[in-house]
Amino acid sequence: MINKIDVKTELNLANSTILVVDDQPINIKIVDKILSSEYKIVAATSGDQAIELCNKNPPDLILLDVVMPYMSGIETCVILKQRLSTAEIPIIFVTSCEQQDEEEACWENGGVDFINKPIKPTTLKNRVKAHLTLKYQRDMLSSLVFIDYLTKVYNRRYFEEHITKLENSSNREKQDSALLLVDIDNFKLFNDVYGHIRGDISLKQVAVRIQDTLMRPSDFVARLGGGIFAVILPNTELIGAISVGEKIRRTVLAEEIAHPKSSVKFLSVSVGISTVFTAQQNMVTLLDDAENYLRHAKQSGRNICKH
Ligand code: GH3
Repeated sequence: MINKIDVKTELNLANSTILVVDDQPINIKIVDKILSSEYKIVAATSGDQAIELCNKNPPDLILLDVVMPYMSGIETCVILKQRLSTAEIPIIFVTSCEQQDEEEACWENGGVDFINKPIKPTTLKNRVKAHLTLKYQRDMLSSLVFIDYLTKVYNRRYFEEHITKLENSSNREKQDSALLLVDIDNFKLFNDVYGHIRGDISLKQVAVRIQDTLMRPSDFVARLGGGIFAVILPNTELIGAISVGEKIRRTVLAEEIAHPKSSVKFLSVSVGISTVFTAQQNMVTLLDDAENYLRHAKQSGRNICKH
């Protein structure tokens, strides 16, 4: 999952990033030689390093060596598939081992394909191209179903589907997660003064500003309806969530979108912030809490974050 919508089509497959994971640098070189004229190649020599790279900047596809010391390719794959931000990245296993049970383990743990060493350049090129194309087609379909047509951030349907996955991953990783509800203040009055077309333009500006504030690939924003957005921050404690909420509030205000009917004279947002700690609460409580805090923020005069 990505917080910025970045759907590629077959026409620009060339912008794709492929992560090659192999403990032997010579094998990385071989793959690089075959693919680097068509794609951007990044490399990792261990499972740990691959996971770190994926968390910072998820690639479009991973070529993963099966047999590696410390953390095998299959163990690496299991971890990547458990995390929301990396679960959808297609993984092609690469191995010199020809045992049936090893190949089965690769399929069972979420691999999309399997390539034998020594690598045949034509096989590698065509398998990579086929899986990148499938990924982009899937992304395009998802964007039609899950993206808000007006603001281009995720929609309510995406939010509802992913909040459950977030609960599962929070429980598994024993980490706090945060939810921010960001609501444009006096938006009805803004529309009354400037009309719906200017209102729509401002909605898009607010969506862009919220997206720009989010730093981690696992963070995401969805428009729930009207002028209200939900921001999900996995693995984030209250202190971090407050800092993101404040940053969103200040950034929207700094746009200086005139709003004569607002007490601050510019378009502003109020933010309700709640966090959930694994096993103590669930996502329904998280949403209820954020709604209550948002209501307090509105009652306290707007242009404010409450937690
Ligand atoms: P408050 O500060 O108390 O939240 O005041 P508010 O006026 O923002 O209250 P409310 O949330 O009830 O009003 C939301 C308004 O958002 C109503 C409608 O005029 C406007 N709105 C809802 N959807 C859209 C949209 O897609 N485009 C535009 N331009 N306006 C919308």
